[in-house]
Amino acid sequence: MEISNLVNYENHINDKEQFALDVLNGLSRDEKMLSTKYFYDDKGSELFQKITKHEDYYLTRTEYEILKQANKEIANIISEDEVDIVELGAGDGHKSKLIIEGLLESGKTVNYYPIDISAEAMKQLEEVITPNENLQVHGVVAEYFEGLRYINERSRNRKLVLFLGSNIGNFNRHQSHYFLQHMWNGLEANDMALIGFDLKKDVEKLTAAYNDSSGYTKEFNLNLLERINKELGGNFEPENFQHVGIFNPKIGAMESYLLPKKDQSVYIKSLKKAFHFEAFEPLHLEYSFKYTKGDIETMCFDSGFQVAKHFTDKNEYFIDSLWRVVKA
Ligand code: AVJ
Repeated sequence: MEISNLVNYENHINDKEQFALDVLNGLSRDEKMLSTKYFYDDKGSELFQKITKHEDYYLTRTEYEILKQANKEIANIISEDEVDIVELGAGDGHKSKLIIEGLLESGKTVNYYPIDISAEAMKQLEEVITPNENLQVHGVVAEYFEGLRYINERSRNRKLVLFLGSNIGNFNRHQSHYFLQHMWNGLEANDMALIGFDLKKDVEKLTAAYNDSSGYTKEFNLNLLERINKELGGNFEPENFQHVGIFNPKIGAMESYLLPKKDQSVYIKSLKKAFHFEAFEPLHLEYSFKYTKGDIETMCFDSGFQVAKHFTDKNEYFIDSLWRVVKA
């Protein structure tokens, strides 16, 4: 497969500066926080893979089951014989493979453009999805919209954008609205998007998924402190922090925090600055928003799409919603 890497060396330096700046900003607030986009270094991606295979984390296997059932119907809803699939945050490609197979089995030609910020993830994907005479694969290592712009300059066919795994759940309502409008703006009338949403459900089920019994989620969160130590010369002591994952019904999201177990100061060399943590002062790391069917339909309509079909599982834990672009 062909791979275009849009993350050049110069950008890489900027990435590090951006990381330092985001850490400075996050730790200087009254309510301390760090951004989820820094979870996915090689160690973080590996831990996330472990989470997705864990019994307590129902999201990934539920979506896999949904797509295994839905792939034929998705292929039938798309009338064109040639389809360009653009995937935002492709990951390891197991779920994407189901969609691609559905299209190929219905006799279509597919050009698959996975976009992922991790070159490492792209290598894994190469092992899962192999090109053939009806399937071209062109990987793009880039941030979502940089990659989408690159692909738009090359693609001439009906597009299907995949944004799976409830990755959208890291965005709040405003951020997801902006994100979806940005996506809409890069698409043509009748192009389609398949978006994975984790549904609101029993709080114990949700809580278990973000506090898995093997402690992978905890490690995943603590890895962010280790990343700051490694890349920015910090001296966090991860064992001094407690992981907390709780559901906030007021905003409809799982929230994850690290709580310092005692008063402590952390020095970060690249910022030449110390940050003081009071015992149990929360450090916020992640939101994972959960949705009702109504929430999904409102978001769809408000950002210029119409629902072609919702695909769900027997427990109604998760929805993959297929949307069509509307342009006047
Ligand atoms: C990759 C954002 C969908 O929010 O469920 C898993 C990340 N965090 N366990 C999610 C995550 C803790 C995941 N997303």
